[in-house]
Amino acid sequence: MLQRLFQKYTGFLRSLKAVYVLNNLLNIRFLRRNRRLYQRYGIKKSILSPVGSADFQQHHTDIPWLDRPDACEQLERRPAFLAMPPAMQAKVRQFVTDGYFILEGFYSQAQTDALHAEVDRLLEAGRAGFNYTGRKIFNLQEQSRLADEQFFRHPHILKMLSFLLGKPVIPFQSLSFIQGSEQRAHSDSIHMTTEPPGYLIATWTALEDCLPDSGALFYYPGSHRLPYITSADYASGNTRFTIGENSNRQYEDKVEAVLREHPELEKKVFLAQRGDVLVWHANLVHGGGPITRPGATRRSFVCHYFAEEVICYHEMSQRPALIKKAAGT
Ligand SMILES: O=C(O)CCC(=O)C(=O)O
Repeated sequence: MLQRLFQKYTGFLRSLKAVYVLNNLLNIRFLRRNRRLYQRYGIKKSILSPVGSADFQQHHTDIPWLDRPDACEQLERRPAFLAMPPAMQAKVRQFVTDGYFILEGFYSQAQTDALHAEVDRLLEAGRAGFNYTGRKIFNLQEQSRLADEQFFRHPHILKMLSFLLGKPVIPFQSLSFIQGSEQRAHSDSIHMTTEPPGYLIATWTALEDCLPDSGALFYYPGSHRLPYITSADYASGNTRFTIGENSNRQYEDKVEAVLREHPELEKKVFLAQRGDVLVWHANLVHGGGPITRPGATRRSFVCHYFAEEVICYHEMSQRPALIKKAAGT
């Protein structure tokens, strides 16, 4: 209940690191794994403390296998890759080079319609609600077995994502959208990231056909190879005790500046068909286009997954991630 209230709240308390420390204390059971991980990665701080990229000046070298320079050669030697149908192999290769791929028509119309109806039902019953952005519903799977079992923890998706990251994945959070986010270009890593870097991956599922005027998702193929932007790379406004009020805007300005420096990165718009699933890399730059037809919907379900056995945290708000589930569960 408290958490629901805080999700809608946009005031001063949201900028205080102490509030997050208190929240960490209330949720300490979801942070205990960090004791072992902090020790392994040489982090000398309490598991309740704020944490951010400044704590990882020297990145651990154990980055995901598909982010390494020899990823393509390694792939051609993996039995699990060799056993895939050629069309799927091409998608995995595209993940290495472009940072994403699309599983066309992965879900049937009956499945997307069922989730669509579930979102409406839970909203109407007051068991789900939008957060302060007015666009995002967090963690529908906590109220919906359908969202949980058929989408968030779909066995085939979990297996595929674990293959891509080279470690078992932990389903972390979901976002449901009825309208497009209209969010400026960003990479998920500023919001959710890991040490070693790169152990986050996302799926974006279209629950209806997407039209150009309904705020289509866009992305920049190959942008996952850009250096990770951290709060040290822009004027975050963070202090020892607070998170900068305009951190997100400053971050998005920085991404725009980086994209201007890389004209070779071409923006692509995804006119998804209902049931399509886009899988994207932790550092792929993406966002939501403008909604130019008033009231247009663009229903989608987004899931974020961390890998097991890495430190998971929120760079922008300098918080450790609360991990509620074990790998593959
Ligand atoms: O669906 C969208 O418009 C964007 C979603 C997004 O950026 C995200 O979930 O990170």
